[in-house]
Amino acid sequence: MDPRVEKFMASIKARNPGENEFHQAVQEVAESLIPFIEENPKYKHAKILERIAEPERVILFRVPWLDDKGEIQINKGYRIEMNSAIGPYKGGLRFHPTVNLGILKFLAFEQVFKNSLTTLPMGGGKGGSDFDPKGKSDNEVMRFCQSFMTELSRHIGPNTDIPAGDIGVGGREIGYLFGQYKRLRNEFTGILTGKGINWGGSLIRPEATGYGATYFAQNMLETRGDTLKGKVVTISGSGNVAQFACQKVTEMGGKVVTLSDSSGYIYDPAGINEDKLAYVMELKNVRRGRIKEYAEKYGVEYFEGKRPWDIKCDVAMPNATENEISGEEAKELIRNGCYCVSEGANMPSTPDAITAYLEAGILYGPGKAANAGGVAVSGLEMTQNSMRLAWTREEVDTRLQVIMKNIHDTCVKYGKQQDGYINYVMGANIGGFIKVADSMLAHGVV
Ligand code: NDP
Ligand code: 2IT
Repeated sequence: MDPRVEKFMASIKARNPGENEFHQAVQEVAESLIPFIEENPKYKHAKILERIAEPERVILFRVPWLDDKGEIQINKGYRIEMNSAIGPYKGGLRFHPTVNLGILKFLAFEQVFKNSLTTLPMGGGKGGSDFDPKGKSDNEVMRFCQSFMTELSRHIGPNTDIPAGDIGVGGREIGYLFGQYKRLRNEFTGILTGKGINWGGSLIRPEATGYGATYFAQNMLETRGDTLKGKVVTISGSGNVAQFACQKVTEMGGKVVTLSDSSGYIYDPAGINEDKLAYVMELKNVRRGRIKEYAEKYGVEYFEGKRPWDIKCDVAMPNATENEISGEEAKELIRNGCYCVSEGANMPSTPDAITAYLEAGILYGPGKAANAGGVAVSGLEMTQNSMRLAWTREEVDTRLQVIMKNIHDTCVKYGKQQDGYINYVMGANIGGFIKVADSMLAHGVV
């Protein structure tokens, strides 16, 4: 490791003990940025990297709620307000039993760069809870959301901090959270994005992350004169991002052959077409069942406890969670002919997996670039809320495509190597950094 990165990381680890995912996210960015900062000493003297790795504010709170049996349950609630140099804090809420401070800090840190890449004026934040929505009744989810928002409402606002969804937080949860905020404040305002279409939401927001990651894959393929048409695509996850990635890939002529959940994956060599996807959406969003049922319904194979990276494909889209592709799995993907990875999830590839992609010279779009479409359309939802207007599907989708292309071109601008290879990791990290860093310089020591 570069000794300068090693020294910086030693200090990050000492200041933030035990936060492994946060260390991992910071190290990836530091490896790109430290050489760049050496060439641009203004950032070095102002200690921008040291400041950007420290949250502006961390809010931790108790979330007590009553389950259906009348028993009191207690969860942890968090909001990380990471950086507001270019706009109000913006980023999702995750409800999952694995949620802890280190995970939310990694997500908030990534969000700062991602939001800057979108070209929209949004700072970075993330929040959530170790609450597990699985197996809970709608009423339990509602009571939990109401308790969570009772505290969170003190800290957010349309010009301060605007949360949205992430793992375990979709339309249902955003509805309950919004209802409680409105009731507490007697104010109808855009304090959340991903809202329902009747009460201030934007068309295409549910679709945006999966669509955006697909557009990004197409943009990367185009640098090699290629397209998604006829490509075999493996997707992990079967939630919000996976579903709409599957839809858009299919629409663009690709064939999606896998989907997964935390229990295992299904392999459908004939392709997951529109009808089968409609079944998945009903299974996952309404019945909240397991992906295994797909295998039973369509008579295809199901692999319990496995991830889909041993299936032969041209393009892989990890759309479930962090560190879901190991170094070994990345090598297997490459051995099997995969030459494009577009990340719908945040940090789904381990550092060893990223090294394998870069060494093999394949197209690799890291999450902070490839999955920025979700937060970008959240930004467009905020714009529409401010104007008290609603755009059409076409208007929002066109803007999303333009934004994804801009992000792609920013990555090319800062990531193209002498030999012509586009290092999107480098490109996204430097491209995302500059606007935030220059704004922090302008604001002085704050
Ligand atoms: P959902 O909750 O809708 O779906 C998550 C999917 O991933 C489910 O299939 C879930 O399976 C699976 N999953 C979750 N945790 C794990 C785990 N620990 N191991 C294996 N599988 C897991 O979430 P989203 O689709 O919204 O989010 C997916 C990813 O995309 C996350 O990394 C998120 O941060 C990222 N992302 C989301 C955006 C958005 O707009 N929603 C925007 C940008 C990035 P199961 O049901 O069994 O838990
Ligand atoms: O990781 C992400 O970018 C999100 N979960 C979406 C954040 C948002 O504010 O829409």
